[in-house]
Order: sequence, then C-alpha cells, then structure tokens
Amino acid sequence: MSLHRNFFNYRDLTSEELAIFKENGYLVIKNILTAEGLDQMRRECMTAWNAEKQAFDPAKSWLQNSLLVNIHHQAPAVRDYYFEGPLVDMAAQIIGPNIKGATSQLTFKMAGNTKPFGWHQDNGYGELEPYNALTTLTALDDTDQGNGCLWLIPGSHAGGQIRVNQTEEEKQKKSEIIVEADDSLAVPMEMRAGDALIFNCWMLHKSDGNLSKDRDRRILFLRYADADAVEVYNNRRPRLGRLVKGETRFTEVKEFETNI
Ligand SMILES: O=C(O)CCC(=O)C(=O)O
Repeated sequence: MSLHRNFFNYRDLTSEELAIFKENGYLVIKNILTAEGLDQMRRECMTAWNAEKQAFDPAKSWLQNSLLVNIHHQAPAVRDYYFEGPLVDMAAQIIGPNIKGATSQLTFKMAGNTKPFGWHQDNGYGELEPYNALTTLTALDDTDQGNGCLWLIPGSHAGGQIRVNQTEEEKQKKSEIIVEADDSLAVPMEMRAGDALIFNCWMLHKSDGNLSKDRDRRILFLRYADADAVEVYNNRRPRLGRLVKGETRFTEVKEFETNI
C-alpha cells in the first residue's frame, strides 16, 4: 500500500473528547485532512462519481442520486485513509483494540439535489452487534444549512436501537428506514472541508436538501466496527470488512480485502 501520511493529520482523541463523545454521542475533528489530502481525495472521488452518476433527478432514489458505495475500491487516497488513516486509531480508542472497516461510500448532494434524507440511525440500516460501531463523515466541501449539512440530536444515541418494520416490498426496493424525531432538538453539523464528524451507531441524524445553486456538498462516509461485529439481520454472520487493527475470530474477516 502506498500510504500518503502527508494527506492526513494524525492525533489521539483526548480524554476530554472521549468523555464528550460518551455523553453526546458525537465529536467533530477539525482538519483531519491536509490541504493536499483534501485535493487528492476530491480528485479521485470525482473521477469515480462522474464515471457512474448522472445529474440529479427528483424521480430517482437516494441510492441513485446521492450514493456511491465501496469508494475505497476506486480511490487510493480514500483506501489509505479508510485502512490506515487517523480515524482507525480514533475508532480503537472508542470501540476497543480490534477494528474492521464496515462501510465506505460517498454521499454527495450536489448543488440542486433538493431531496432531504429523514431521521434515522445508521445501525437501523444493517444492524450490527455489538452496538458500538461508529459512523465517520469527512467533509470534502464546506457544509452548512445552505447546502444540506447533516443535523443530529445530541445524546439521542442513549435511546438505543430503534427497529422499523419494513414490508417485503420496501425491503426489496431498499426504501429508506425513517423514524420519528423531535426537530426542535436538532443541531446542524456545519463543517469545513477537511473536517470529520464521528458519531455512535444509534445517533439520530438527517439532512435537508441542498438548496444552493452552486455549492456542492460532498461527504465521504466511512463506518468502523468491532472486528467481530455480526449482522443481526443476517443470521449473525460477520460483517465483511477489512481488519484494520488487532484481531478477529472470523477467518473470513481476517482474509477479507487483504490484497487491495
Ligand atoms: O449524506 C447525507 O446527507 C445523509 C447520509 C446519511 O445520513 C447516511 O447515509 O446515513
């Protein structure tokens, strides 16, 4: 692997940050990418995005308009960041010594992508156990209320897992799994390009549409989990994702993506 350490700013989370994370369920990490790293990631991600995605179409789904999965297969700087960047050790400080990557994707709301994404928990999609998986969002653009930033409800992770019963048709269509939440408690996560947001798998979050005319809102979305985390909805099979730190009892995880 050709790791570009100059793309990332490495540091540990402080004990104060860890306490805040426990209480509020989220943390913002400023400047986790260097200017060079941000540039490179934008370049690689846009090449992948432009090869697969068309202009926003309100008739299309979130998946079609806004999501590109497994971006680390196509973007070497993202792969380095996902597997060996500063988030890995931060995840270990929160989750424990054994960590795997659980998801990599782009969630891009380009200017004029006016579709909101309602309240949900990331562990509502593909429930993982143990319940300490982390979502990380790395902003590739400045993001605020004008271009569809994320909103979350501080402390809402303490409410635990919310299970939504979807019909078979909704499951087949991969419909969004949206829950009720109190908008008056929501806080906008305004971030600068190159910052990261980390939150607990039960954190309630949402985003509004990007109503700006010319400000894209590009986010790199990476999840990390305990290396032995299993998929509750899938006969408790292990979530497949590269082992990035420590050990796992699952051979299929040990062997997963070791060659990319
Ligand atoms: O990128 C967004 O606007 C929302 C994405 C999100 O919350 C998710 O994919 O879980």
